[in-house]
Amino acid sequence: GSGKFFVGGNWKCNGTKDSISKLVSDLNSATLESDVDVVVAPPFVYIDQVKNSLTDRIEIAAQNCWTGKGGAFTGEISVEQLKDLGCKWVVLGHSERRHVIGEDDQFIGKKAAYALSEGVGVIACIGELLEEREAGKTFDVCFQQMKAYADAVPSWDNIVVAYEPVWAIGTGKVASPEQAQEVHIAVRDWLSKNVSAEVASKTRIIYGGSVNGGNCAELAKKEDIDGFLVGGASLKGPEFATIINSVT
Ligand code: G2H
Repeated sequence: GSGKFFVGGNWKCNGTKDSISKLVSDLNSATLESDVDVVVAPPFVYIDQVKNSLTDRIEIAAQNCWTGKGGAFTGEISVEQLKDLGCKWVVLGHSERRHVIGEDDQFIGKKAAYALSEGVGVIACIGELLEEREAGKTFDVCFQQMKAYADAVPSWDNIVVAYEPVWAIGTGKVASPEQAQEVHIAVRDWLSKNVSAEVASKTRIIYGGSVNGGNCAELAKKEDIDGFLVGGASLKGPEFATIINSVT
């Protein structure tokens, strides 16, 4: 693998003040391997609550951001505001934003570039739909999404790539360790050819899509799987801790 193992919990549009307070207290009391970067992404409205109650051991990510400086953009949240609340990261290009909300590569690239310019790290998601996989287009789709990031960002220093095959998201159908490894190594190879060998070897490529306490250990053994982006299973403190501790 490349660099320190990285595990993100993407809470998506879930939780209440009470359920989040319980989750935070479970995370605060969990024993976590020291050699893992751990990040959680609460819904915007709970970021302040989480920042004020969660151990500093775990960093905070936002699930989205605006493309530039704040201002007259009704309903948006700026990177400056995220920094003000103590966010170190932002998840961008998640398949739910691409396919449910309709965000395109260019819009996502713009957000990534702006977040990085403000010193906020980007968890840059990529991944193919089931019909794209079945049509043999997995690599084409992932490489095109990678190119959109590469065209937009000045540096890869503060980017973690998250490969999340859309057919495996929230479906309980996890990619096999071999299926994930095949794409991870292809993405690393793409970085080597299209950005640089150094970026390819340093950039963490994490896997997302129905990761849980039962399947994380086998996935974590794969050479090019440098961590996980976890949805459903990150809403349960002890299970999320198991996933964090699957570092090999
Ligand atoms: C993929 C993942 C987290 P889940 O979206 O980003 O969610 O683990 O629920 O499939």
